[in-house]
Amino acid sequence: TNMGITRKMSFGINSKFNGIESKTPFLIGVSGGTASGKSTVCKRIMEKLGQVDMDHQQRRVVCISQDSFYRNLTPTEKLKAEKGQYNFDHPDAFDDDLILQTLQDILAGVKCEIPAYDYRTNSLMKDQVTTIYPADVVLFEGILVFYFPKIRDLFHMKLFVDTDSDTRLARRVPRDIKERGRDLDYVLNQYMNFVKPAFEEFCLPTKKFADVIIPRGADNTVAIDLIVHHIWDILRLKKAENSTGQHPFFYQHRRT
Ligand code: UZR
Ligand code: MG
Repeated sequence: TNMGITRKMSFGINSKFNGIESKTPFLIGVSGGTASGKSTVCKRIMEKLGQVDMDHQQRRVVCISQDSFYRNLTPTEKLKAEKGQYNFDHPDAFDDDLILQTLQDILAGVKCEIPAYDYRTNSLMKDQVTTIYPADVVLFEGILVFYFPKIRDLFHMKLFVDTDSDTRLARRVPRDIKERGRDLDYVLNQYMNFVKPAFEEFCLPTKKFADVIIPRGADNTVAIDLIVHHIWDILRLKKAENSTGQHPFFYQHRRT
């Protein structure tokens, strides 16, 4: 039977069998501890995907951050956050229903809107929404993107950026001070009380779900090149499928 093939390449097959013309993007999840280099890995993948394909002008690659899906804080939680007593690294801090719904919309080729997050005020900026149009490749990055099983199951490819904890802390401290407007005491307290324990309890155990683990993060150009070439191959197959109206694997399989 063709079950194995259909399942493996389901992102391409679905769009055709449903009779929907919309694009079903290739959805990649990128996780890893705080300041592991998730955003930079996504940026490199996006840059390189543009370089390798001649049709890159038509290709749409978008990156979404899990930070856009923080729950809005109640006034009490806001006060806690200001004192560094709110746990932003716990799964409960995220609106997992909204993540699921948004990713399902994206997979269905439906345009959707994503709010921006302001780390200085710990709140969503409702007036600064990004519209995500149907794309070829969608990257979704965040500390807990593999934590929720229903969300985890949606990814066609799962990457885990594995950077040493001391390196991550050394990056996190100046970033929070410079970019997120905090002082050293606040950052270190938060790290010891919430960031480190939550990483060990909720993020690190999801490493086993990854298809590819990237040691050292964005410095690892070999890993990023391999990943990009793999994505590129998949996109080429998808394109061939679209132009022949048949998935190449599927077509071959039926004829033989
Ligand atoms: P990355 N975070 C904040 O510091 N403030 C917020 O309002 C929302 C999130 C932090 C969060 C987590 N924890 O460690 C980090 N804290 O953002 C995740 N404290 O972002 O993966 O880029 O490090
Ligand atoms: Mg980030």
